[in-house]
Amino acid sequence: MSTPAERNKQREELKREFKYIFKIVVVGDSGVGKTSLIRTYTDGQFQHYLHPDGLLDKKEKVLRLGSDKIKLEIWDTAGQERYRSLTASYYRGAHGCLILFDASVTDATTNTNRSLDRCVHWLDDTTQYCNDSTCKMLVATKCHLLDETKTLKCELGKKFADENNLSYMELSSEKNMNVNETFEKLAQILYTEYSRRDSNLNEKVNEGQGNSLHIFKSTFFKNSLVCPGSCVIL
Ligand SMILES: Nc1nc2c(ncn2[C@@H]2O[C@H](COP(=O)(O)OP(=O)(O)O)[C@@H](O)[C@H]2O)c(=O)[nH]1
Ligand SMILES: [Mg+2]
Repeated sequence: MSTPAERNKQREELKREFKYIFKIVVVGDSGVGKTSLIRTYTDGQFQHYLHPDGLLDKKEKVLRLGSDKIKLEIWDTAGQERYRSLTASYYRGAHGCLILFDASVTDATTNTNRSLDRCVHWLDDTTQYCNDSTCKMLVATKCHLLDETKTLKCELGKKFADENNLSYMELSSEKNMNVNETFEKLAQILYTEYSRRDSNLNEKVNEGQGNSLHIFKSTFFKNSLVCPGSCVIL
């Protein structure tokens, strides 16, 4: 157990190293490919038959955006979604959320996809447990299995994303198609948004709009530094 002084030191070191640290949660029905996606992205390789059970898992990836270094902390349910035991603490403080569905189980005759239908439930959960500002993205997985030409295509997903105002990506962990691009797109959206907020805040402080803003700024950063769920914004 670290002391408060040690934790402060650690925080200061992180602050120097990374412009932002973003918490990303990944949700979706069991079997849609959450663990495979996270492992492919962070370990650089796809492995079949991953064991799903375990404690909540967190993987990290460092990205460079412009001249800034940012860290993504990517959370995996590690199978707990099967018992419907994903709790508020999993979502708490998340800056980004990937909602996954398995594009390969699309039924061509009825033009339906049951794992996409279930995204209504996952979206409800994110509305309930995430912040209003959490950036949500719908992600179609296993897309290389969709058709013989291996074209990335899942119109149902695009429609669902448009209707629910979500960003949308189609990928395949196995073929490593669009895996990096998905996380980079989310990171870029978050980076742009938080940089914009920072510069707005700085502008207001520089415009000398009184002490109250200055206090607001310190409070904002103080609160942001240690978000529940070990999420840190620097
Ligand atoms: N062929 C193929 N199988 C995949 C792909 N992504 C995941 N899977 C398989 O789908 C199953 C469930 O994946 P997993 O990542 O454990 O799903 P989770 O329950 O959402 O974490 C496993 O057997 C994976 O190997 C993919 O891109 N291609
Ligand atoms: Mg899993």
